[in-house]
Amino acid sequence: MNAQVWTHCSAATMVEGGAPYGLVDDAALVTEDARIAWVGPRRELPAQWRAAPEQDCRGALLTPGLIDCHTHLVYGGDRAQEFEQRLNGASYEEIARAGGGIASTVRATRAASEDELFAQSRTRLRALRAEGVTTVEIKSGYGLALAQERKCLRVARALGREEGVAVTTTFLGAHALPPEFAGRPDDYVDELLRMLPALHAEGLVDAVDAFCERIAFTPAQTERVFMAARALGLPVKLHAEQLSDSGGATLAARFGALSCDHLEWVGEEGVRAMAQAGSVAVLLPGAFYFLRETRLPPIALLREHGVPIAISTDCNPGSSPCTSLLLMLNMACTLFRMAPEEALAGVTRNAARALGLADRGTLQAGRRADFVSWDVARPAQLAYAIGANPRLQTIQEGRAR
Ligand code: DI6
Ligand code: FE
Repeated sequence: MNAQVWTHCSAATMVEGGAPYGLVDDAALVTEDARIAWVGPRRELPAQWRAAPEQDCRGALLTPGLIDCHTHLVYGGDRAQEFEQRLNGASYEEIARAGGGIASTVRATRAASEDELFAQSRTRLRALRAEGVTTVEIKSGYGLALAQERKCLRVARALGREEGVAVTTTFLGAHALPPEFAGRPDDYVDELLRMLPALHAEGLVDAVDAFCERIAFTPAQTERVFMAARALGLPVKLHAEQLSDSGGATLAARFGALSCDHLEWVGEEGVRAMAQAGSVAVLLPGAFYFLRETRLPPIALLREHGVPIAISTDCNPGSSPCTSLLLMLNMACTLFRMAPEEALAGVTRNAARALGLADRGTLQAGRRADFVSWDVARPAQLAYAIGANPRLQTIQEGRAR
């Protein structure tokens, strides 16, 4: 066993229930190989580790490795042109209905080879990694046909392997209706039910998501996808209540969803159902900002019902071309009025929960040794600054990277 002791640091452990941020001043953190063995005040460091090799953090703040729990970062092309159209007056929904939007990214993604897709997506993953992200969820959903969805999920897996970031994959075949199924959404759902088991059998799927919205799939269609996920023992998540209240959160909660995401239009019934199911609310301030939404997700209601809140980039070409999770921390505070501590919990502890990962998200004995050292004096500075990156070092599974 290879033990190391990290000292001359403070640690925002993000463990719930104690000090704000679970903060430990003058901390020591012990890693044994890829796991955290102990965290606490340095003067209480157990004798067994006092002779272990020391890593001097020179006064840095340690936090858990950041977790981006909702991205669509594998895609071809970009949508800068659509951005121009929107600035000339077209709305996101109008563009989507006119065959642009997601459909245009589907064309570009299908046209890209696996290597091209890998190279383009790697740039985005590296940007996240440079800010201390150690775990990223990546959704498919720009292929929308078996071979194309497979290509995207394979790229996601390869990115995780080759870039040294933990990647979880989510099958989002129910993202949009592909052109070959125009006017036949139920036939496309039939096709999804054939695709999912095949991709799952290849080890490419960790969870299943759908876009339940008036411009996407109905609750009844979403339910069919969820039944198929359940039959395979796969957890579900849902893009719910982004543009309207379609009852998606309630539906997802019935399936014990890991998370419901977006939620600008969710009502009390949906929030109550999520609380009962233990689903995390994943809020996406980048999409809110970029689409210039005005309806805020109901933060007060989520707090009142004790629904854990996660924050994510939603990295995608149409509604959130964003590769900065630190910027999302700031926007969660400025746009959604979340407290910096809530926002940081949203990219650590609660983001882990939104992915069903119990082995990370806090600095605690037994957890994965995924953590970041930052050149800041206090944790609120991570949410306070706009466009700064005070990361000093990332430790992934016990190894400096
Ligand atoms: N909701 C979103 O915000 C993204 N997908 C989704 O279901 C947008 C995807 C895109 O516009 O390409
Ligand atoms: Fe999304």
